[in-house]
Amino acid sequence: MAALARSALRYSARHEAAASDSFADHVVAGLSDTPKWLSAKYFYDAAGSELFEEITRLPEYYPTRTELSILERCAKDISGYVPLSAALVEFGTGSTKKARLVIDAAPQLAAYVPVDISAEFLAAEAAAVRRDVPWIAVLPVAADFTRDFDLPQQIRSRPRVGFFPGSTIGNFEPEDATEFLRQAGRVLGPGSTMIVGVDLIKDTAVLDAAYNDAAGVTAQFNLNILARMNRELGGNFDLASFRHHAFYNVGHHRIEMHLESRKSQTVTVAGRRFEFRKGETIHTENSYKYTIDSFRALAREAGWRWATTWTDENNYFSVHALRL
Ligand code: AVJ
Repeated sequence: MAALARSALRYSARHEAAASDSFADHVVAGLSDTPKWLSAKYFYDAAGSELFEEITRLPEYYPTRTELSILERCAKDISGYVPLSAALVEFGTGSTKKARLVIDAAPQLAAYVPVDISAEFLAAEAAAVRRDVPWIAVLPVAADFTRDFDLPQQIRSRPRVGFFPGSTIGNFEPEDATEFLRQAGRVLGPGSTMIVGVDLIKDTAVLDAAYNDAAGVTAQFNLNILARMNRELGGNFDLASFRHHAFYNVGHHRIEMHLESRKSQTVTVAGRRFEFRKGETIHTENSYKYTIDSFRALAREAGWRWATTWTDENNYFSVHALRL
């Protein structure tokens, strides 16, 4: 389980500029703004990571199982994009399950470099991969994958394959997604390959259901950010006074998640008071969806050449191979 495993994601460049790296400063900046917002990266404390793992098993939440089915079915093809004695560099390793599918299908890989902000989590996952795949060099890097970081010097002379599954890229504003891919290209270097998982635009009812599950797990996941502020920042949010609200915004090609105040109320958190009107929301997440073409265009804009795309039979999810 990936406690604290998902790395820092910028909600948008504007929000990044407004908020510093501390959770308290971030909360004060986001809740002082109009409309109110918080970055999705703060969902993933231990409780939130647990809830996200639960989300991935929900019947309505198709992305995780669909991507896994694509990686399984297309593993041999994908391995064709992995050069001899290459290093697989995974950006923001939540769980190594997906990387293991690639590693199993590509015995020519010499090294696996999981990059994650949580050193503790990385150490445990790295040990497990070393035990199961002893012929591969496992070289974890504890870093914020959205920033510049140095690859381990052991892989300096190896070809690199970047791996960014899970449609985590959907949490970025499109301009920030472009900037991320450009940055990944700088880290990996010319001649590299990048394998990226991207959720696709589809029937609105399917999208809405994936973020409004009948069991209410996504609601708990969303509301956990209030509980986290109570735990860590001395907040007094009454969770019953807020409602999970998620919907597909057709014009912006994104799922938006909000927490809506059920009444007019004042909340204290991080030593500050914040007023909520009845019906006012905190915007807690965007999850952008792409078409195969719109993602190709974004990758091209970031300097990557599109090589191929794998999808499932419903065209719900896509895995792209890009070359630099
Ligand atoms: C981890 C960002 C891919 O957007 O689908 C799941 C997070 N939020 N349910 C997504 C999430 C609500 C997830 N990502």
